[in-house]
Amino acid sequence: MLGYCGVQTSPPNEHVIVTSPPRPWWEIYQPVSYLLTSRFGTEAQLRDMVRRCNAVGVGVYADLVINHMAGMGRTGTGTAGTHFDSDAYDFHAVPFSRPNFHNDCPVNNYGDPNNVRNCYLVGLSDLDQSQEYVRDKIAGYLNNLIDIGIKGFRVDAAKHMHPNDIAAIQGKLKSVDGGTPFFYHEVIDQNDGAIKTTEYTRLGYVTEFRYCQKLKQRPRTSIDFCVNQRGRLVWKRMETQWPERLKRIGTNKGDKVAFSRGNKGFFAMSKQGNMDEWLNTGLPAGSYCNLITDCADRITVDGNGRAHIVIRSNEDPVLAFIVGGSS
Ligand code: LM2
Ligand code: CA
Repeated sequence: MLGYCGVQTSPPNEHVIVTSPPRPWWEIYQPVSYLLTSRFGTEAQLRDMVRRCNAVGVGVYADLVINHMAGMGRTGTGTAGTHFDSDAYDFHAVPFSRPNFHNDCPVNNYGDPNNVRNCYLVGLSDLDQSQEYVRDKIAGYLNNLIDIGIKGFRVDAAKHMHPNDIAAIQGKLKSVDGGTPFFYHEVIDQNDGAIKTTEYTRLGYVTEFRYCQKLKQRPRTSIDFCVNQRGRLVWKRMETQWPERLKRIGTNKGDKVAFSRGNKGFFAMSKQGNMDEWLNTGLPAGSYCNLITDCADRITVDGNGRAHIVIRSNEDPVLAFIVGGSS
């Protein structure tokens, strides 16, 4: 439909609810269970969306967070109403418990594959996928999604799992349209660590992060496109038409950049440092929602199309708003 054959959904499973900061995008990367109620909706809504997408030939691909569960120190109620306690390794709606996790050590040595794969990535409780039980639980979750009509999967933090463990999980999956489900693995390889994307190519497609390094070398721009998941999502829409239909807007520093898309959208990014400038956005006057923060902050455009653009170095490095964006 309209030339689109697939969409990627955010992780559809139950995750933690973070209140401080208020509901950040990254809370969805801290699973509580494989129940299908997330901040994006209920299981019934997911089923309805997948059914309607499939009916018009659009495949739905789910983002999978299977390397870990919630971060240490977190306890409370997840988006599907399950009580959990990371420090007690209590994820009873799966259920996962203490023996299903690696011992607590920080991922802090990218030169050591065992450290990268068996320690806790930013303090997230790390599942031991070498266990048959853990593989079965994860495969059960994926098969449930396949039953619903999901066509394939993006594997978050694939680099932090052993390729053999991922292969074993894949070996337990139902078929999709008579074949294997489509997989693409997130392996951040910037030619700088012990783990190579090539270890994963037998498991499916692998996301290529060096693309960004190459893009950065383009003479016409010094933008780092690979900001974070949200940045990429928003940017993708505009990126396809760059540079012909995007207009670069003058900013006073080399590591800051802003673009407008006619009178329809505006995008700014700060590679480092604070951005604090009045810029001509070209958009109609109004109060716009920052798409990057899901409206946690807003931008006011005055009658001359100018807006005060503020990006602080300790916050999301990108800001974007569009006419007709959620308000
Ligand atoms: C990834 N690849 O391997 C993603 O690229 C990365 O964005 C994900 O982290 C990560 N795996 C886990 O799925 C995101 C986000 C982190 C965030 C985690 C967990 O980029 O900032 O970490 O999700 O929500 C947050 C806090 C961090 C805290 C952690 C655990 O920002 O300070 O660490 O939760 O509570 C103590
Ligand atoms: Ca791991």
